[in-house]
Amino acid sequence: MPIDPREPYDDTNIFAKIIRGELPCDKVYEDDVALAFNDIRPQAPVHVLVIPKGAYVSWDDFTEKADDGEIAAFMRSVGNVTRQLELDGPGYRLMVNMGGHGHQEVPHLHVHIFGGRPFFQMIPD
Ligand code: DGP
Repeated sequence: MPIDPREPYDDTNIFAKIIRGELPCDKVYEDDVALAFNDIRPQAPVHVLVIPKGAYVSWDDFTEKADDGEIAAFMRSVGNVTRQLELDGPGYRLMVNMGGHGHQEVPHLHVHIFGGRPFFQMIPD
């Protein structure tokens, strides 16, 4: 079920537990502002999630409330992850699902990185 992005941040969500180390993840990258790990239900040969360590429900929440430095640092982190995964040569796709129409399921902002093959269709049916 997609989340309601207007709900306040729920610090019992699964990604909050991963950040606190209460649940495991298959970590691929970490820095001061971001954590990246393999998606548990991969939809491509490479499917990594990058999440901010700050408590943000969604892309909307993050871009409204995070300060410029945190937003810039998080963008840099996403780029660091794609380069670490050596996707900068072949290319990749980024996706952020937001709220109901975006079919966001976890109420903590996450950027999907897809790679390892070409993606021909912009938006699936
Ligand atoms: P979204 O629809 O954008 O909210 O995608 C949520 C993604 O999170 C989905 O691809 C599956 C992934 N996911 C859900 N629970 C877990 C988990 O406990 N661990 C990991 N690694 N990924 C998870």
